[in-house]
Amino acid sequence: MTNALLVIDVQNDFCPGGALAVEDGDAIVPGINALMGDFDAVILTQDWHPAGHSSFASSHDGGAPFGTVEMPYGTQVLWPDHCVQGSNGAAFHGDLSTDRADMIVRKGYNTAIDSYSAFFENDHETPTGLHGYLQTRGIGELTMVGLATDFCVSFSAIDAAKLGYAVTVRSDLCRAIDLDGSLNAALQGMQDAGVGIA
Ligand code: VGL
Ligand code: ZN
Repeated sequence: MTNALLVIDVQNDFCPGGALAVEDGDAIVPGINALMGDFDAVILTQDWHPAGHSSFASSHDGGAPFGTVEMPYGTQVLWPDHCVQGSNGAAFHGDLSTDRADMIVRKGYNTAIDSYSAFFENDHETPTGLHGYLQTRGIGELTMVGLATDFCVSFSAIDAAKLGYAVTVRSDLCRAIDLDGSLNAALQGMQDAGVGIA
């Protein structure tokens, strides 16, 4: 079966010094680069928000970063402004081997809705198009790495498992935000969905 490496959101804003820095986020870059040669396809995702995105605390009166708001599609965590389209923070980490990528999936570009998963926006309904791309290429096996374990990686992994892909998350090549126990919850959720954690 054709396999792919899905590299999630290895962008400056999720690395030390970035707007939504994940501790040690940059430490996974050399290992990810080294892994790319083992796969038939390499796909990168890129968090890609318009200025004023509804997931930004700054877009809500009295909204505080890492607080929550109720959106039509459920509870949404509010984040510092990050990964604004075209900004340096939205660019891939400078050491990531982007030349090897067959496909770059951008997500989070609709102002009114966030998108953690590479497959569906946070309403769990609006598709990004990645599933169609993978099906067209006959890709059935996915290995996931990147940032952050407990948000975009776990949402992507659980959606992929639900869609019928064989999914492995290389936890050594992921790093977490870990907001109020979100890492443990994500690990449990992935396990329950049948995601292999390596
Ligand atoms: C992410 C929070 C907001 C992620 C993206 O890549 O995990 N987390 N936007
Ligand atoms: Zn985001």
